[in-house]
Amino acid sequence: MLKVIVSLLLTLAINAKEANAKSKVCPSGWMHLVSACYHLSTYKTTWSKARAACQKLEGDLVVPTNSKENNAVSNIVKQRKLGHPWIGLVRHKDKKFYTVQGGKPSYTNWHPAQPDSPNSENCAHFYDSIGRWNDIPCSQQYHFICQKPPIKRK
Ligand SMILES: [Ca+2]
Repeated sequence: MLKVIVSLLLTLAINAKEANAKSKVCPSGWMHLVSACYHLSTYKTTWSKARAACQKLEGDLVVPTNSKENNAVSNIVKQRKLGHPWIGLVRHKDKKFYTVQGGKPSYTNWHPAQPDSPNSENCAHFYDSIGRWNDIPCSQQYHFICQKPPIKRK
């Protein structure tokens, strides 16, 4: 009897776990990587217009928060040949970079010797094939990556 109950409880636990995994999904046009949903642009534009486009899609520019996320996004960028896309970090008046959410980044992956131009390069983008970052004038036109949390379906 005990064996049956234990087995039943295990089955329920596994089903619950699977249901939870399936309930975390991304909307159409977005891909799930690591812990978020990502949308890749089909055109190049300035940093501000890229951000506005992401917000219109109810997301924001990507802010990688660890090397796993950064590598996953950088690999997709390479696969899709998106060049050097914008990410969600921008210089404020104090000359430091902040995330689009307004906080100091908890993780950064600047290319060696970057950021290097506090007076003219106020936006951040993926700079090389391994996803390191560079500051560059915000008026440049690049592809961009939007991010939003997965949807939790009830
Ligand atoms: Ca730079």
